[in-house]
Amino acid sequence: MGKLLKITLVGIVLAFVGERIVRFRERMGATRTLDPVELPNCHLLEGIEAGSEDIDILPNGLAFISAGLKYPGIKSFAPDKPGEILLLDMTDKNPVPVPLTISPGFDVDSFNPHGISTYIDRKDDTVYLLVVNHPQFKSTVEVFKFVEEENALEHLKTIRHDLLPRINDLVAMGPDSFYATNDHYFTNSIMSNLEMFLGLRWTNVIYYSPKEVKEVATDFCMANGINVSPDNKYIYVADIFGNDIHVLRKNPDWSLTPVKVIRVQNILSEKPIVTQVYVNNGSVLQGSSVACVYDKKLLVGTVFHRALYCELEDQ
Ligand SMILES: [Ca+2]
Repeated sequence: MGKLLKITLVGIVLAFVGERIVRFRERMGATRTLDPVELPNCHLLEGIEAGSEDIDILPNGLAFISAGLKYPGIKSFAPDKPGEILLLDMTDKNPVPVPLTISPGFDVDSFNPHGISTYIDRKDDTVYLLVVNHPQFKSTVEVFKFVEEENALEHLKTIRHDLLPRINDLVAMGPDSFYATNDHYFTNSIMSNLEMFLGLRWTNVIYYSPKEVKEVATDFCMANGINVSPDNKYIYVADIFGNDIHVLRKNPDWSLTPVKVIRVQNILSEKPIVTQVYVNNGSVLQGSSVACVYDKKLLVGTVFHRALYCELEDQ
């Protein structure tokens, strides 16, 4: 009987692990095949070889690009080069990314930028850039003021908080207030890998301001990109391993109310709610993480690879 019990238990564990492996591969899209969709006028941006994880474009066409992310378990083509913020003028005929200098006193050697978000103060048109940073793989948010005439960022402050242990992206609500996603629950790398493998829905969205910090949404498999709707009423959260986009209403007290979930799987159905304008199998771009449009021009960034600039066709 003892032997039979052991065999039964081993069988149950193996069945569980096998089922988790199958589900994990599904979430990662490991077996998905891609039918390429091309755009006629595309080129890779010069000078970006080691990531362009996040992009934010100002209304005047100046794009900030977060470059050179180093992240546990993810390839880096420039492991010894600190990350940087690049500026790209989308109104140029042939835009070229230019690195922004950072004011003295900020530790540029450990700069490891991830998600970014701009905020314009309408009182004086000051542009603030909020940057998720991972110095020594920790999580902070750096607040910079953009000094356009000097192609520079002036560092104003560093924000750290216990509710922000694994920040991925953020969307600014003020010069030092924002919604941010934590992409893992655990900070320990073994536990955070296990969390991902088991498909636990333990990641969340935090609202941060100097006066108040609170969890405003939870139960995401891996909360990742976050943004605000153009009318400023809704927050969008991409759950990459949940394979969906969550739409949440912003309330006056900064709490969020879930409105709907957009399943990205419907992309190939008869009535797709998402249109694919560009699809590549990795021969041009690998690990794309962000896409922005300005004046019919598309900018696609990647976690660790290059960046693509395309002209969109009229739909
Ligand atoms: Ca962002």
